[in-house]
Amino acid sequence: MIKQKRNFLIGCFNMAFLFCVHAQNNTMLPQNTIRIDEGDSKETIIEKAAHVVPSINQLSALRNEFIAFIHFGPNTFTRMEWGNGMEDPSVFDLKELDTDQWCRTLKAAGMKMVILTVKHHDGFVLWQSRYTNHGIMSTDFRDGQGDVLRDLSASCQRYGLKLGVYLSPADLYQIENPEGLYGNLSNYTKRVIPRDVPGSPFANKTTFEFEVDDYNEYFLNQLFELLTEYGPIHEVWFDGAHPKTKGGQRYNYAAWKALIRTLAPEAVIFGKEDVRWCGNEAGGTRDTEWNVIPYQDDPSNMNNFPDLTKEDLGSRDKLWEANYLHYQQAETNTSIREGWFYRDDTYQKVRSADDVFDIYERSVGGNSTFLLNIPPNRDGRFSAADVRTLHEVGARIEATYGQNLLKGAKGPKETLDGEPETYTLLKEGQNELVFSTAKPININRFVIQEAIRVHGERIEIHALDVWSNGGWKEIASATNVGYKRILRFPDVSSDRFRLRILSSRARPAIGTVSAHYAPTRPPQLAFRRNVDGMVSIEPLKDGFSWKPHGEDILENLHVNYQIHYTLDGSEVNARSPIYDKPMVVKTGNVRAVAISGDHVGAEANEVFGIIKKDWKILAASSAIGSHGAAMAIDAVPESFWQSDETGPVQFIAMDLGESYALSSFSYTPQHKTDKGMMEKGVIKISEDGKRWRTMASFEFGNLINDPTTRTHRFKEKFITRYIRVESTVIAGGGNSLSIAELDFFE
Ligand code: FUL
Repeated sequence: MIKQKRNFLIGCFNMAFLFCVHAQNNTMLPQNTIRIDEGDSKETIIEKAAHVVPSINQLSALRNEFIAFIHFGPNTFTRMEWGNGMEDPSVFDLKELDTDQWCRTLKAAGMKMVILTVKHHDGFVLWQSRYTNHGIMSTDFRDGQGDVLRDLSASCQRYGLKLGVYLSPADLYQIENPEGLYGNLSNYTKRVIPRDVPGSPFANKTTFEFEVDDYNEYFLNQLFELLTEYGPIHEVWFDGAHPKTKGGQRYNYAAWKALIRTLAPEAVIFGKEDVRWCGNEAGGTRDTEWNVIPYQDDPSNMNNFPDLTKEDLGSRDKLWEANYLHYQQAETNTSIREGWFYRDDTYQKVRSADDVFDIYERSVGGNSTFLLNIPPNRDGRFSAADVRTLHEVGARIEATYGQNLLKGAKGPKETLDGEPETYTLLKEGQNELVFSTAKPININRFVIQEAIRVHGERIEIHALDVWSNGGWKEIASATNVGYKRILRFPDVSSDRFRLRILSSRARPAIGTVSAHYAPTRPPQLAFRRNVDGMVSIEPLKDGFSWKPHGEDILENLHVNYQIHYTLDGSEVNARSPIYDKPMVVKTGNVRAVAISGDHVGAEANEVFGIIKKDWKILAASSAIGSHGAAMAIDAVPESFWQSDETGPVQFIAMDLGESYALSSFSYTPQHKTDKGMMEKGVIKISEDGKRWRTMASFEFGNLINDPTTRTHRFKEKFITRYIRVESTVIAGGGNSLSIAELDFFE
């Protein structure tokens, strides 16, 4: 009853807003997609962009803000990033499962939804599917009766979390096994979904008829199970990554979508028209993340959605090239651990609370949603380090954003009531809003939300001023706002604040503003080591590969702090030596923290390999242009060796200067393009640098989307001075190898 009344009120609101927009402009109504017509002027195109709005589902997905990803499956046990589809189901050796512990922790972190990889690229299913035996039903877990999604769905109900499913379109089991359906060249015929399986009726009696082939039918049958037997599903995640394809397999997305819209009417679809990948897996965010995206074709009829990875997706220049303008929000997905799957608690790094909180502020406060992956361990639980980080992040979000320091302030009341549905539409020519408090408040965060549901995202540049010593002083500025912008700046105390809109696509409607204080933390740290082994420790500036971020936060972090370090892997604290200048580190585990008063910053921890000063290249298969083989061992990750395009087998052979007992090696791919990623290869050694024998083979998955340093541990240590790295498979079927850096560890 209460809900109905609320819906009615929202309906009235909608009509009032629509009337308002209508009165302003006779033709322009807010819509999810707006077509550009021939002859539309540049101004009309921008006006159209200012009227593109999220759907109800997109808006509620945006309001989730912070959501969880769970990567779990055979890879959890094989320690691989990508499986190969030929795993025996028994490798999934699960004895216990505690989804309550997952949900309790996610709830404490302030998350609103959890998305489980019910089937990753290896094709192994985590639920009791009627349509395959390649999954949990063929393991010993609960005598083959276990169902991870069933447990998770029940835990979600208990803890008040929404549920989403990741169902990989790529399916290596269906590619590799002789009866596999993927790319089996079967005919497209009319098929009823779900296919009847005697003895396993569905409670939901809806049926569909689609003209599809075997793999699409399989996929649709599985979607039917997922969307009808586990409670409401709020996000369906379609990964664009494909370790392999076969038989020209196409996907009938129109059928998938029809099924999802009918059976999960509240769900958004990731990887298609509702939600887009932010473009990297490292937690990088754009300074300007527009969610109104230009398309050449009508997105509601598109089958394939390209990955949008460029820095500028939605500026005016881009919009002017469009045929359609469509609301498609960014989701910032990254993992709390190195890699998407759990490997171990010794070597696999876990992000600190400072790091996760920083990504939270940049992504949620940068017009996107933060999807953070927490991979359960082999005991079916989150490990202690992950839980610690999530608890700390949840506490920080609550302490910082749980209350609005502008509460009770004077200013446009619709922006101060904390209710995004009420808003202040700026008048023609008006470009500022002023807020004043009874007493000065100390703040370092300011949050702005536009009323995007009916007025779209409009602000292009804005600034925040405070009243100080009898005048206005600008303390922060940024570009767009959209769903939410969090401005971060050094601590400031004032009783008057002025938000100025410096450029806008149409009169902006401000839904909420709020002011906050986040206790200043010592900076996160990063190491860099040169070819002579000289290590410097610096405040983290560029946490990811493709663009610097957080100049504003850096300023904020420039408080009085000292960096302490240890070189032997022992615990680092205020009693550890103080870092004042770069030093030579031979090999080993360096740990460092910045400490400011009682505040101990996040620990940086790095294991360094053998110093490269005396290494020499013996030979390399080839090199192109200025990318000589020496660049693979120059300790400069920005430079790289690139071979000619002669095939997947490429090599680089080195003389390490003396013999070492090697335990592992690491490969850093280049970041400039996705060309030349070393997916598989072998390590060879030699006594004379001429005749080689194979000592180890290695495999790194998902390098194109996640071009981070990968480490391979050898089964046993071996002693050598001459070593050769030889690729056998290059990601994406490539023919040229690139290596930004190679490291070897004792
Ligand atoms: C990628 C996949 O290949 C990874 O394994 C992971 O699932 C990530 C979320 O998407 O593209």
